[in-house]
Amino acid sequence: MKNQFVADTLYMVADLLDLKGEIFFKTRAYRMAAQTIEALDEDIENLVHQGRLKSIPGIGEALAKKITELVKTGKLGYLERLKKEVPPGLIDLLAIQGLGPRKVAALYKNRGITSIQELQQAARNGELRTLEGFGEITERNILRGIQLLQKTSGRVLLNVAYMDGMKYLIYLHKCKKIKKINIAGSLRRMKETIGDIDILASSEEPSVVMDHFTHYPDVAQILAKGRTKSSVLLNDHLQVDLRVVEEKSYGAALQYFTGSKDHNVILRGFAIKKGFKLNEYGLFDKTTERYIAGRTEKEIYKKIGMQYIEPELRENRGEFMVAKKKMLPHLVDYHEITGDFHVHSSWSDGSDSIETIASAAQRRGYVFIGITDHSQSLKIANGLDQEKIQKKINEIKKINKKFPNLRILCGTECDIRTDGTLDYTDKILKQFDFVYIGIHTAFKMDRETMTKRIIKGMDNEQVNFLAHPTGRLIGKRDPYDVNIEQIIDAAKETDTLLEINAFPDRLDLDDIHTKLAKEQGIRFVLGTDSHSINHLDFMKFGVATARRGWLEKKDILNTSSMKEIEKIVGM
Ligand code: DGT
Ligand code: CA
Ligand code: CA
Repeated sequence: MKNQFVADTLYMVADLLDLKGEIFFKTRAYRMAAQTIEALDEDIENLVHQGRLKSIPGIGEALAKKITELVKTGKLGYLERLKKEVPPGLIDLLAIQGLGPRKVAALYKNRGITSIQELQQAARNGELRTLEGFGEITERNILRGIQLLQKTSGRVLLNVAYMDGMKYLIYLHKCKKIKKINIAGSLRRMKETIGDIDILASSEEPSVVMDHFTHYPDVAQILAKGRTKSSVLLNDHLQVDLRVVEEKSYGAALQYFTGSKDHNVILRGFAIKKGFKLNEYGLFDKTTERYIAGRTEKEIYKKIGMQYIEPELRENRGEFMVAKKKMLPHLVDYHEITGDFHVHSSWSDGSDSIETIASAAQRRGYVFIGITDHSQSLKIANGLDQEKIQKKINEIKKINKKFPNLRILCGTECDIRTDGTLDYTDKILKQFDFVYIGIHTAFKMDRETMTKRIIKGMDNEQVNFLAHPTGRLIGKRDPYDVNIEQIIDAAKETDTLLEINAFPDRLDLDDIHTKLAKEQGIRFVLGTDSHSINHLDFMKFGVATARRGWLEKKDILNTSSMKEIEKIVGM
């Protein structure tokens, strides 16, 4: 039966007509017909073939024609035409729970919002509450709706799981019967998206721990409750698994449940070669079954004859070979970051003033903060012209005096135009302390043209950093078609540092490309791409990506002294 398909298509037509601002009667006709067809207990194909469509109340000549076309061809020309008339992103917005076409139209008309990302940003910045028919609650619902949508794809962004996991840990710490507790699974490995959260605890009274676990206030549903293993669904639909083991198995279980699966399979193979057996309970002698190790992960790796491998490296991407030679990198640490190079202020599309950003940076103990507003042609992002740049530079000079322990750097995120020229003249670029370049328009180019475009941008003497090198938005936009090897080569030739953008839906470069670039001798900068001071916290996800890309302190400019930074960017 094609009834549901026909109904859905008609609903879609109605939504699009609403988006276009069509009169109510017209859209209502489509909705009513859709509803009727949905509820019909007869197959719509029969009605079409027997020419009986018009016997259904509410279906006249015009609708009957469209339904016939739809049933016979599987397509509706009228819908395809409508789709071309509205910005494509608006259709995606309709998928957000609680956001009807009228609201989407209002968001588009009054705030120019055409994508989920823009909507999320605006809601987070509190920019929607003043719209007619919206309020703070609407903003919150929108954010929740977006989260839900991301969940339907089965995985959530790292930051969402991270927040959930940390809050749960704080709650679990209140249980006196828990001795040790850790996040495991992909969240411990800080993967860019997370399927479910795994937690491991040790206790002599697991049943008390299970009771405490399942009574967490944010639990929507208990999926399973056993003696040593339980699973729950949180209100935001994320699943959390808890395992409780004995002390002497804690390290083995942590190793096992941290994964990745690929890493574990190889490690078990190495254990067997050494005459052991490795499982979630411990490391045992293969023949006598005697317990050899299991309290800590470190002793397990050691007994198997290799260096301890950090969770972020456990992806079977060459870590074993290096660990056996005891040559693993000393991964950059979270507290080694001295500042953030990529922050938007209210001078362009950020929501906070430079002074507010500086205070937030100081609270984090940073020694520098880079303010990078958009360049002139990015009108939607309120890009800065020459006059505003001068004013901004003067303001930064003044604010710098108020923060003796923090250096506020005036940077820019200059757009790379379609032909590879930059959005500012060299004369203007010279005024900045440092220059980021990035692609913000015309994402769909063929590989060769896009690669040339970016390389031409990097060729400019004034350029220091390449922002979000592949332009991907996790779950929303694919990376642009670009030859990353050539970009890496060009970065080396032109002394351009590549960014690891720490914004959770970017994480761009990703872990794999980061490792590849490091092997070619590239240096990196971390930037949160903050549009509000709340985003400064995203730095940890940039660091996580750097660690997953095998980076050490020396590979990242944000760990250096001000002097070194000045030297590198040529201030
Ligand atoms: P996720 O949840 O999809 O983001 O990814 P993970 O890595 O957290 O996977 P999950 O939750 O299915 O399992 C957690 C860990 O437990 C996984 O990383 C390794 C371990 N594990 C699960 N199933 C198996 C298995 O069949 N064999 C082995 N060796 N390990 C497993
Ligand atoms: Ca998991
Ligand atoms: Ca799991």
